[in-house]
Amino acid sequence: MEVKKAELSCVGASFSQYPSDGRPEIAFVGKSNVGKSTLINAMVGRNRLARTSSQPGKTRTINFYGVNDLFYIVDVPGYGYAKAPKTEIDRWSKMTEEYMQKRQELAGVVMLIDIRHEPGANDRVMYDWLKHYGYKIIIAATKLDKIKRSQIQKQVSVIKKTLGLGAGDFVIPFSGVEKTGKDELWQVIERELLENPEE
Ligand SMILES: Nc1nc2c(ncn2[C@@H]2O[C@H](COP(=O)(O)OP(=O)(O)OP(=O)(O)O)[C@@H](O)[C@H]2O)c(=O)[nH]1
Ligand SMILES: [Mg+2]
Repeated sequence: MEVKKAELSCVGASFSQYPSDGRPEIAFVGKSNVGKSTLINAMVGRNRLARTSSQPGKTRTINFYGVNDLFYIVDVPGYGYAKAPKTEIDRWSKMTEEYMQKRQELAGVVMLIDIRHEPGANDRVMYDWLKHYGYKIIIAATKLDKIKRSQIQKQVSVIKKTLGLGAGDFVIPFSGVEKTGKDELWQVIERELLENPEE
């Protein structure tokens, strides 16, 4: 995918605020601080389009990034950030859950897992929940630059095993810092989730 145009099209917290042009959407989900906003920036080739932070809990709204006027990349708040006030956590969870559950335009999900660690209980719950709703899911195993090359296969196997992935499922190692995995992730997104939007 050649990204010719990327823009922040919409920041929303409820259905009435989300885009209404019917373009397909790809949501990027994962634990807080796993690198969703960083990965989105790498994917669209813009360093500061999505706001990132070393502190978890940065993205608190559902942010729609229009790509090539064809589809949206959607940055949703991360889960598992325990330090925010409970009322805030409840609000984000409800907003995200409703979006993921009911959004007709949602064509598929890229789920981020830190390649250094075994997926946690909340990752497994999220994965099973998404599967239950019938979404196509691609796993991006992020922070690839933080492990040795020799560890990649082992870590990918751990992720596959812990989430119970099958032969047809994808785990793509990715580094938001070094931008490795970008082309492969775009290819799989196009093929598996968007089904050739340019046709
Ligand atoms: N080394 C390394 N650091 C990364 C990578 N991706 C993200 N980071 C760092 O991880 C931190 C969190 O990144 P964000 O992109 O803000 O994470 P997020 O998932 O959007 O976080 P929330 O919005 O809080 O849910 C930042 O300090 C990033 O620089 C990566 O691939 N490699
Ligand atoms: Mg973020």
